[in-house]
Amino acid sequence: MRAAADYTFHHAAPEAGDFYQEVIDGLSQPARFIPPKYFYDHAGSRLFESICEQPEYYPTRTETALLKQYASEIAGLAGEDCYIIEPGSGSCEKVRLLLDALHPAAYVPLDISCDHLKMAAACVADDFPWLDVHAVCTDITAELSLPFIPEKTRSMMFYPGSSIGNFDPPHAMDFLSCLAKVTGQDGHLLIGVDLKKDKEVLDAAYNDASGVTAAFNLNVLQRINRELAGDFDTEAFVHHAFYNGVRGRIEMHLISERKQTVRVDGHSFEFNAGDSIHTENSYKYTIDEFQGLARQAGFTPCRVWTDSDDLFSLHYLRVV
Ligand code: AVI
Repeated sequence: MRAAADYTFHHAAPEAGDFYQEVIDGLSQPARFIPPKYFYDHAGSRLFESICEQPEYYPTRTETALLKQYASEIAGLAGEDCYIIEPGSGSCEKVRLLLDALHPAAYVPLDISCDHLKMAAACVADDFPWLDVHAVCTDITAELSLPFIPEKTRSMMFYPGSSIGNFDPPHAMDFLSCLAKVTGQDGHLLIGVDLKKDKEVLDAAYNDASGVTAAFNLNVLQRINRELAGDFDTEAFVHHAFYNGVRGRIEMHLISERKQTVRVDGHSFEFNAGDSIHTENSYKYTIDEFQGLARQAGFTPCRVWTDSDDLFSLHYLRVV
């Protein structure tokens, strides 16, 4: 048996300059926007884990139940000794539900939050000593290169949590096409996709009574203060999330409660009361809508599983 927490680490994360430039550019637009990938510093990653445990946030527990229930069927589709590649792996919790059934040759978690990734990869390596773990700290929205994966290896991309919903549909299509390119011919994709449903259920999921989603949203302003010499008064902005039925998405915003000037490293931004910074979209799909998108990206649907309340879907697809 090898030493505990034995895994390889590859670093291709964005420079701090990317965060700076995207924040300055996003706050300079008439419709202010901060990309949601910047939620996930160490504090944000912890807050996201806590969101997943909130009673109103049904996606995590519903998808977990589906993964547990269908692990052996998934293993049958994936075959033996594949490489599991997980973009945006976070705490690497859900893959654990598959490892015993699939017994893959290797697990490749990819995440933008390096410290969090190192900890999570070390824990997986510790708990599954037979498994090769190659952690890659990278921005998954940039071009992916995984040169250490041997040629002719079958890869199964694992993209749970409905993170695909955080891209708008054209970018979701581009991202799925990139995944198809990385896995190559005969590549597989197991992906969790949140389903369209009653507005009340969706609104509650993004407005938990304990205020964890609000803290997660506001943390991006704290991060700007910490890392980019910002002076946001985080008590003067409030979390606002709602389902936009026309666009089929949850929108998250931070709303200025008063007229104020915010500075970020010498740049000034004026806010009136009620002005918004748009921080996230979370698109919801019907099964047909998602399969149509995946087909355009080069995948063929093989199987889809849902829970009895039709809250969440788990799709298995292959590159054609
Ligand atoms: C990561 N992503 C799929 C979550 C979602 O539901 O869109 C992020 C999140 N934002 C607020 N709550 C959860």
